[in-house]
Amino acid sequence: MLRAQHIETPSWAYGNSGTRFKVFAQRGVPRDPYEKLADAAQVHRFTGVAPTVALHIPWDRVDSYGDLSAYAEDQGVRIGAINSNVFQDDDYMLGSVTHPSPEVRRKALGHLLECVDIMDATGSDTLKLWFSDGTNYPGQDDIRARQDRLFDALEKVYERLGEGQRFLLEYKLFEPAFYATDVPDWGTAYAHCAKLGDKAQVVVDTGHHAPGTNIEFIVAFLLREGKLGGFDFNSRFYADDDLMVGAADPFQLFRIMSEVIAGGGYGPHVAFMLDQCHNIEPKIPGQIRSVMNVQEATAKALLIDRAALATAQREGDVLGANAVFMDAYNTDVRPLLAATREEMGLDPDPMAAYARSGYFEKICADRVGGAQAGWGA
Ligand code: PSV
Ligand code: MN
Repeated sequence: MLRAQHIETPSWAYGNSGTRFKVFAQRGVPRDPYEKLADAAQVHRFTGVAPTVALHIPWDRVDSYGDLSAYAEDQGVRIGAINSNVFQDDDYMLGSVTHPSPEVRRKALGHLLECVDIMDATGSDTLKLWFSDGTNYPGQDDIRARQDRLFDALEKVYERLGEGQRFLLEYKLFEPAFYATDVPDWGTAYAHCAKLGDKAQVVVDTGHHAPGTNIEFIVAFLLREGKLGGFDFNSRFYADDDLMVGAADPFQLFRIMSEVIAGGGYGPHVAFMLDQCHNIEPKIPGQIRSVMNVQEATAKALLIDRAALATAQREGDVLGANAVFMDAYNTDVRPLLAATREEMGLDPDPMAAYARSGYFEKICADRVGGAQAGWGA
């Protein structure tokens, strides 16, 4: 079970990132999508469970996607989800697919359809849609008309999807729109996806909820409806912090993985993706640590004695049921994961093995000159 796990890393995690106050440049950072893939391949090399890399368009635009895919394969990885970006162009100040102007809406839709072309060219089966669309002030635009425009665009993208392709609609409570976001929650995303059909599913970004939201409930509900397409994993203390998954609240990650397993979502049909930025920590080790955090939460969730849990639940044994759950969470699974890695022919300690590999020193020496990749490049 653990060996078959598949965690997708994001190309943007390898570039420079920061907050609206400062982007700190780090040494050895990739200058183009090819170098990002080379770094992602290191994460797979040392963990054995990160064989795909998500692209973000236009940040990862290249002349030939066939060539980029071939390069990925050479490095031992594949292209994963294609992430659309209709939030960084001046035209999108008042929205993209929900903008009041038909011209801007046409441009945004054109970009989404281009992303499906890129899926065709790279063999990717998943398109991830996140819209920054919304309004800042009451009365600024018609809330219901914006939903109509959104659905219209989603329907056109849906119709363009080929055999074996799907889109995942991502929701986010707020930011950059502060009054009314057009896809603010799982219910809105679910309602649009349910109307469209099987190729439209919801993606849960763990950083996109109000404080205190029970994310595992959302996971359980969406799985039950066949509408959980995947995760954008990361951690938050406040809002969309994009910190390393499992860092802020490992217990929440365990509870989420427990619902995934209980609901039959542990398999290729649910994408386990990371959506993170490493602003102050080194990027490749940051990704390795994140992958390991997901593995640890998964291993613990797999250890839950489901039969004992079901018995305790049936008998109304509140403390007994909770004890079964907590026993699994409190188990140290690190030796089990180290042994699993050895069985896979890997070093039991991926962090140490990467540090010893000399890869970081090599990229620092090689990647001199050129413009480092970062948000927007
Ligand atoms: C939006 O905050 C988001 O979570 C979406 O997935 C974007 O594509 C991504 O962040 C960019 O990092
Ligand atoms: Mn996300």
